[in-house]
Amino acid sequence: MSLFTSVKVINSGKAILLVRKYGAPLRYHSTWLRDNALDSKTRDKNNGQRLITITDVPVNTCIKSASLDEKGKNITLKFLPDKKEVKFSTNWLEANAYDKKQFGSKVWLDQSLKTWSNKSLNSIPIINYKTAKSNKKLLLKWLKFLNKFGFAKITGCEKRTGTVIKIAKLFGYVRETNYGKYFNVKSKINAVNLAYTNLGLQAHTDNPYRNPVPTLQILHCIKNSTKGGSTKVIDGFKAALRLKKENKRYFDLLSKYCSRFEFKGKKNIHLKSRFPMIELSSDREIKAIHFNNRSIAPITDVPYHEMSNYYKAYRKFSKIIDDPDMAVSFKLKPGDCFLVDNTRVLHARTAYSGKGSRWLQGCYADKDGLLSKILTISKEI
Ligand code: NM2
Ligand code: OGA
Ligand code: ZN
Repeated sequence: MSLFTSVKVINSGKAILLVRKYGAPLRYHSTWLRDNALDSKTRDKNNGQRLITITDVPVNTCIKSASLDEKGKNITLKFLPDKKEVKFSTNWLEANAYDKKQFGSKVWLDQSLKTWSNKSLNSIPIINYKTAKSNKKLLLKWLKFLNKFGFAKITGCEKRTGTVIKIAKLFGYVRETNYGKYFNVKSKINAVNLAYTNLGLQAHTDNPYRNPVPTLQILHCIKNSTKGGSTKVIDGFKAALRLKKENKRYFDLLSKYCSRFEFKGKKNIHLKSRFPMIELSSDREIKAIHFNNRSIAPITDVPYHEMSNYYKAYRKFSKIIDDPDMAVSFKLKPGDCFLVDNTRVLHARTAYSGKGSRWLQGCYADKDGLLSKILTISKEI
């Protein structure tokens, strides 16, 4: 039995109505359909890219007729004035439907994400390094976890320098920065960055002073025998939603006004950016968190009459981020590695000192590579 029962031309040929067995009927505009035609004159057979521009679509494009085949698998549309006949699969139309409920002015999150706190994250998504290299199915499952929770771990990694690059290559590409292709996180004298000391670091996203900000961070542990030096991760989207629930005005202030971030290093490095701490898209999807107490520059984009409330909002957000109920904590062992979505999940470390040594290596990579890997392995297996 087909899930599609009929198709009708509506609105004098300006749209069609696809009737489904389950769910509301779906409408599509003639211009949208013509622009998305999948025939070889519209899309290159070889690479699938669109060959036409929008102005190649006649402004008065309409649909003369629409028919559904017996199995309900395809519809055939006849367009005017360019007398074109185009087939669409009904599954394709359904997968690309846009005639659905809109969020209006509500704040929303991508459907594939799941927010968490200390209480709700039952188990940390973990994969063994060898398994990640040899088992595509388990790698895919783990990559999906990383995308969904913005955080995951790898165990059983080599305890050697450069391993962090091999880890990045499991799913994507390293983003080289002024810190190098990869960097050593060790306590140094005259450290150029507070991360290279033994101080504790409040939960933060990395490099908020860089635009574009690296969207993934990988930290690999080679040594960690000192006292302290344990790790905390916090879901920044959960923290933002909690702020919104507890004080909507504060959420509005942190998402409306830009903060400023800055980093001055040695060797001609001076990076500056402006982002709201809670970044929303123009249709109010929570896109990113930019939070790093060490790198906030003087905030100059908040008007005088809002500044004192802005600071209250910043303080409240910082308190939520510091709340132990939000954090998942662990101490990295040599051979462990953790990854965070650096646009969403904040990471922290406790101070360390005393006997022993601590040596992490880190690198940046990006989510586009991760998401692409998820899509391509899903097709392969
Ligand atoms: N390091 C570890 O974003 C930051 O400044 C945090 C980054 C120096 C690459 C530290
Ligand atoms: C960093 C950082 C955490 C740690 O290098 O950006 O946050 O555990 N380090 O040293
Ligand atoms: Zn960091």
